[in-house]
Amino acid sequence: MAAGHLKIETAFATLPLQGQSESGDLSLIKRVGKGTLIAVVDGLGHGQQAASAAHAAVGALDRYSREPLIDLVRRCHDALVGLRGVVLGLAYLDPQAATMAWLGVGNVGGVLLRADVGNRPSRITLVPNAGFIGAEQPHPTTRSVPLALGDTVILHSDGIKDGFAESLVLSKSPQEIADFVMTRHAKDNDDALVLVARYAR
Ligand SMILES: [Mn+2]
Repeated sequence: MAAGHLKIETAFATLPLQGQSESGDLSLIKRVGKGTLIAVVDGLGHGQQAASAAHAAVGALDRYSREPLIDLVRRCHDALVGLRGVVLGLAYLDPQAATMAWLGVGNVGGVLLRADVGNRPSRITLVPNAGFIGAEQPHPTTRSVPLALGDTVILHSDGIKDGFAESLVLSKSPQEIADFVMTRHAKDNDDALVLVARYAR
C-alpha cells in the first residue's frame, strides 16, 4: 500500500472520585468498519447511580456502534429511561478517509491538536451542545474535521481542568499523554477520565 498502513492509536486514563469504588465516567473505544469510535460518558453526579447510567449509555453505544453519531445519541437517550442522565463526547475517526466526525452533549471537553502547527488552525475545540442526555432528547450537531498524520484528539470529562492542552508534548505516546493529563490536571472533587486518539502510521 503506497499510503502505508494508517491507523488510529488510542489510550485512556481514569480515576474515580476519592472514596468512590465506581467511577461515573466511562469510555468506549471500538473498531467500527475501517475506523474507530471513541466516547467519553459522564453519568450525572458520581457514585453507583452515576456509574449505572454511564454503563447503560456505553452499552447502547457499543450495541449500535455502526449507526451515525447523531443516532447514537438517541440510542443513549432511549437506554437511560429510569436512570440518571449522562453527558457525552463522541467521535468517529476514519483513517482511510482521513476525517473525524464528532459531537458533544453537555459538560464534556474535546480538542484536536494538529501535529503540524503550520496546519491552521493548529487546535480545534469541540463545542458541545447544551443539556444532557436522558431528559429531553437533545439534537446535537455533528461536525466533520479533516485529519492529518500525527493529529491527536483528546476527549475528557469535566473532572479534568481546562487548559491542559498547553502543557502537552505531542511527541509522547497516547498513553503517556493520557497518564500525564490524569496526573497533572484531574480535579479532586469529581470522577475524571481522559481519552486520547492519534491518527498514525
Ligand atoms: Mn463529571
